[in-house]
Amino acid sequence: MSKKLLYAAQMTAFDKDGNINLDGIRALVRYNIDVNKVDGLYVCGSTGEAFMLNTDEKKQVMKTVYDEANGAIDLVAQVGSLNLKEAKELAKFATDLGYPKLSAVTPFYYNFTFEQIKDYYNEILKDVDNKLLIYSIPALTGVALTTDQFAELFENPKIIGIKYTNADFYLLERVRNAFPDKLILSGFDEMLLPALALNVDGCIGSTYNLNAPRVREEMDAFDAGDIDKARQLQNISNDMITDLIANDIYPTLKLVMKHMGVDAGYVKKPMSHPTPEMEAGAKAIYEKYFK
Ligand code: NAY
Repeated sequence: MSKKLLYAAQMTAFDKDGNINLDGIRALVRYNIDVNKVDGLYVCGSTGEAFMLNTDEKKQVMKTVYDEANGAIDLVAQVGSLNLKEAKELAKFATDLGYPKLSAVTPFYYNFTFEQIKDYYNEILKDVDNKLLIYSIPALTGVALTTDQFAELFENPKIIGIKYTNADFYLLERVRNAFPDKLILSGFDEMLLPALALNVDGCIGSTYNLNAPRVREEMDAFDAGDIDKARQLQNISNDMITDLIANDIYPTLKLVMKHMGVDAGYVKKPMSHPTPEMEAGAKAIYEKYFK
């Protein structure tokens, strides 16, 4: 029976002033390897607050995660950027470090045409010997690729799959069946079970930094055909995710991590620093779901 892959979307620890905190990043990586036992980490994605980092900071994060992981798990470096030169530079940097996979968000904001999007991916990959997952997240980018467009992108053999952060299950079914050999990883944690039903290869998510053991159990139950158990576990996870979102998910992930013994520092402004109410909410989440 095939084992589904579980990747945590790596968080970036910051100090109060928004400077990256390398010790905090290392502690998060260790927790993901030693306690969460994830198969891999997705580095410099949305959860990593990477779209608020400069090039040098992204490189420091990539290097720190790579060093701390020390070959123990798979690593995906998200290099996508509206600055294509930066994306290419990061792709080369991550590849030279030894990252076995890259990913790049679809370029956003300027309503790029599909031809321009295709050119962006081919440019990023042109000078690097590496593989790439398309990071598709239409709710944040406004870019919703079709099955035919994925097929055109896959004409580049270095593009090996999709990080599918999308609630469109019709499209997921079409894409899964059109590309049985591609790696499709589900990106909305609260929709993992329906994505498993459509035969995704696994998942990448922010809440797995906290919740990976429960999610592994859910995926194992699914693989064993115990759908009732998988549904019950998804229900607990979704109660937890609903509470995280209500409490402001990005800072709350870090506040809950602190209760788990990992000091992940702060989020980066303009994200919100914790208020006493948020701190109390995070403590309640920890006690309800993780104690
Ligand atoms: C990323 O790049 O870090 C991710 O996309 C991870 C996926 C997360 N999406 C976002 C937008 O943060 O884990 C999800 C998400 O936080 C979770 O499903 C709660 O909605």
